[in-house]
Amino acid sequence: MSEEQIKNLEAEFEARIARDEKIEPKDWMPEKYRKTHIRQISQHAHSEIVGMLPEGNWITRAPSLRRKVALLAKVQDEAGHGLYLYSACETLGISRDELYEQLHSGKAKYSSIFNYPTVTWADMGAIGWLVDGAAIINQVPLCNTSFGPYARAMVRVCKEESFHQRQGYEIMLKLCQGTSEQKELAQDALNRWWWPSLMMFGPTDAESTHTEQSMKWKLKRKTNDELRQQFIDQTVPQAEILGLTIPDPDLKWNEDRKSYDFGEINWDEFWQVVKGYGPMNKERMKARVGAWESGEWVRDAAMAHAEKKATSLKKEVS
Ligand code: BYC
Repeated sequence: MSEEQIKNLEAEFEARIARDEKIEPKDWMPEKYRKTHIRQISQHAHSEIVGMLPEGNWITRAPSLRRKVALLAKVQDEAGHGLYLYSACETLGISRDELYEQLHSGKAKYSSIFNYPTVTWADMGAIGWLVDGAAIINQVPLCNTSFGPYARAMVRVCKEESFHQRQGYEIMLKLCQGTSEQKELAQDALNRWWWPSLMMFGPTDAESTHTEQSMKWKLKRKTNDELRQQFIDQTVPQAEILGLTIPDPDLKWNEDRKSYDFGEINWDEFWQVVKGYGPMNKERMKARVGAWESGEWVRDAAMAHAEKKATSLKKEVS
């Protein structure tokens, strides 16, 4: 293709983005747009799959049948979200096997939040309330993202996430209305999950390498700092209803901004976790790779079964 043809295609692509038209897999797109989407969508998919592990830890220890059923369904939903997202990513010309290889070899990132341990039942409440709450705030704007398959996957994911958030908040509410020990469990979980939840939104806008370009392409509709602020403003009143204290002495309502001011995030901790040195990074990868390896016979059996079925169908037809 000549330089001029590429320039024309680029101009048409930018015009479509400006008109808020969806870009579909077979449409022409700049190589950087394709790569950036593979990066973000695959990291998102990996986060859903690795995100099953901290909660999976409590399925067998849920305090009642009702809690167990709800948690099991939530973790199953997360597997589903991972699958829609891997499928959306595959439309950009990368195979599922390549994506898994990137995760298992440690080349691909996944959300920092899942590298923290779940040590009490109250962590199931805090994850649903805070982590899924943060996920909704991050993902609602993504329903409007410019790449069609990602936007459509996000619509369904967001509907399910809102149930997850309510499931978590209800656990917190019950604990806070219970004995003083139960309320302490809830406060302890909030203390441990608050700051990592704020880190989920990524580095500050000043430090974010991808935000500027991703906003231009309408991959991201809001910046990391805007979403983080929205999360804080939405969550503080919810903590007040629970009667819990946000573990930030600098948290203060700012009447001029009509928003909460908040304390400094520990960015050293964030980057340590992102680089693989968080409290649970090694365990999470070990569990993921272990599940992949021990599931090999299931994949082989499913393939053999599919091939056998296809052969017998062919015989019937001929
Ligand atoms: N953790 O330029 P930036 C869920 C990386 S699943 C790890 O701001 P971007 C759930 C970033 O990748 C939640 N790494 O990047 C599941 C980049 O590194 P690379 C997952 C992070 O992409 C189960 C570098 O730092 N949600 O909710 O513009 C149960 C510079 O950052 C993190 C999504 O994936 C982090 N927190 O913005 C319950 C949503 N933050 O790639 C719940 C979709 C940043 O250059 N993703 N990094 O090596 C996004 O919205 C954006 O990708 C982010 C980051 C806001 C996360």
